[in-house]
Amino acid sequence: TWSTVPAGPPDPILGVTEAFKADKDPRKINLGVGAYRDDKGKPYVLNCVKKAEEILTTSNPDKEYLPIAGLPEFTKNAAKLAYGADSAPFASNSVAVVQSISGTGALRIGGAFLARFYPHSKTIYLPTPSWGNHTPIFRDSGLEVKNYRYFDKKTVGLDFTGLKEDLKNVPEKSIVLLHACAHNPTGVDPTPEQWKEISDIFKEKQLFPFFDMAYQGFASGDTTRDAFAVRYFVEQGHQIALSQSFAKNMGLYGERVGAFSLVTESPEEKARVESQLKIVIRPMYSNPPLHGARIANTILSDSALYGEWEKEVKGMADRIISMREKLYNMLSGDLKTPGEWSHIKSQIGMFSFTGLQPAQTKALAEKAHIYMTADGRISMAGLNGGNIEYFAESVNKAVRG
Ligand code: PLP
Ligand code: TYF
Repeated sequence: TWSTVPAGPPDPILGVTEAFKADKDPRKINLGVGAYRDDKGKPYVLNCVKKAEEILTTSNPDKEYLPIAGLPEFTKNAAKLAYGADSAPFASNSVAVVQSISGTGALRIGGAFLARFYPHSKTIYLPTPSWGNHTPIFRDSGLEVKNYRYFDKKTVGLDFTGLKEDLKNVPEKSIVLLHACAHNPTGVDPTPEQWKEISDIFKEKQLFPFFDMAYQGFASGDTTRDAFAVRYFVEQGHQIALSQSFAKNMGLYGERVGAFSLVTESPEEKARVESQLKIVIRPMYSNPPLHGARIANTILSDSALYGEWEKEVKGMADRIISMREKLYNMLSGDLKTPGEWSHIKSQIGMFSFTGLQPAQTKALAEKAHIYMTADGRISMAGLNGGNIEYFAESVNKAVRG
């Protein structure tokens, strides 16, 4: 029956983990997938998450189905975290929000809803480059995917001129995806001033902003600061779509906790939109999983746990920032590795786009047992006090050829 089914390629990011697992060398390092590791290289379960789970166990909750739109307290608190309690649409009960299967599920619900109901366009513009899963998610949602310029290989920074030119040239009212903070894979974000200019172009061209916020808190260590772009756009009157993930900022990767929301004009419009979001969700998976949403909601609704969470997010962000400084100092200082490495320090969030070429990343895997994606992206969280020196020395060798 399946003789005509061709073998498909592995996921370009998750496939790196497979290669890493198969390597038996004790020095091996996995810098592929973006999942936080502590300074011993171990997966990290946040203390606030452990405490929330204890509270949940003691309260002995049931295992009934959630409503289609998810745990109502959770979706409300998730929206509050993103938009801010004093945001006008949030305060006036005009944000339509549903629980999702992490960020991926939120993007997929949003893509499907826009494909069905957004009246002006069926095309979404993604930055070049973007998270590898964005294109298939939106294509499978029924949207056409196009691109706008984002990253400048020459400066290893934002191609702001190219970005503005491209956004000014897309058809009016097109859908445009924006990474809210900690752009994946480049680690390059617009400055607040640049966000303001981008917002102006969105107004001029009546573009529809779809924010993907997978790293709130992970960029600067401060959830409010990382929500700047989202909140600024909303203040400016843009009716945004928003995908949220709690995979990274609460370390709830496998629990699949997220939310999708749309800013609407009124509580009445919100109710209509939510009714249709539920109709999008129902034939996909009926209703979302319970446990992770309860954990996240326990943290978001308890002021002591919330405070502890804020400290732990900052701890993760700060450890990554300290790895950036160390790596930069090793490459440009002692090793005098040819090339300019300051972008390692200036880039933001989980990843650094190193500028290493495919031949160099291949050599690193084969000779040094160091694994990263073929585009030269490294997950900074995979570096720690125990392996950073070996990593820097190996990069130095690979660059010198
Ligand atoms: N969007 C971006 C930019 C990401 O980097 C990720 C991965 O973490 C996601 C969305 C969705 O991830 P998840 O489905 O694990 O929340
Ligand atoms: O870019 C990353 O590493 C994260 C994790 O199919 C991820 O966004 C990667 C690939 C994937 C799902 C999640």
